Amino acid sequence: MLKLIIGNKAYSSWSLRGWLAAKQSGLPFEEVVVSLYDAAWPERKAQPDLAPSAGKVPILWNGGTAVWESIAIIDHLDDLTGGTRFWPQDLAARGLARSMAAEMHAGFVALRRACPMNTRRIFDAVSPSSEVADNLARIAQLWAQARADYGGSGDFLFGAFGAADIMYAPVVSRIVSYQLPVPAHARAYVDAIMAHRWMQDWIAAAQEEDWVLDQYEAQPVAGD
Ligand SMILES: N[C@@H](CCC(=O)N[C@@H](CS)C(=O)NCC(=O)O)C(=O)O
Repeated sequence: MLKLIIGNKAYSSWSLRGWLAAKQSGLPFEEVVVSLYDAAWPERKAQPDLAPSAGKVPILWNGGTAVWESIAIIDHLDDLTGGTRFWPQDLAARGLARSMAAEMHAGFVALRRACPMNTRRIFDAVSPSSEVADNLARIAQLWAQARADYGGSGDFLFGAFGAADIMYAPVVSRIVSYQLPVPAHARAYVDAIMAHRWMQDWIAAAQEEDWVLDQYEAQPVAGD
């Protein structure tokens, strides 16, 4: 059976992507949640089950094969499930979905830094810095393009829930947590992701965690 090692459901945005991907695969998997950045973390991250990813989560074990980096985990699960569950089948749509996923994987650093994911909290509304506002505008533009060209009657970026939604789900969580301003079309997408039962399950599990990391609990300063 597959084994997915992830970090705190309250804070680990990359873990959320890996976990949503595992759910989307429909394959049975064992889930192991580790407590990030606690006193035992330096020793824990050096253990053999985390060593291949240099101590980063998520990491997926498929028998003796380790796969890490959220994008690679999506593609490995896509390979295992026949190439129909994650990416749009239409070539142009697939190209856009892959580009959007890659841009998320590599970018939007200002937003990620200023508004770390905390699925347990709704902070006071944050007034974004110009860099964060630029990230949000770019994200909203990408969402609008995908929805207009390929969303059809579905609620998600390319209609049915898929890899692009998995990559952007933690951004949605940040928009909610920090009450970030987004246009109405983006708000509808935010609502669709937040209503998804796997997001609800993840958030409910985060509420049950005892682990608290102070660095992710502070109210950001406006424009910070
Ligand atoms: N690019 C990686 C990022 C993985 C990552 O940075 N994960 C964080 C948790 S969200 C982590 O494992 N941090 C532990 C550490 O660096 O010691 C991915 O796509 O999965």
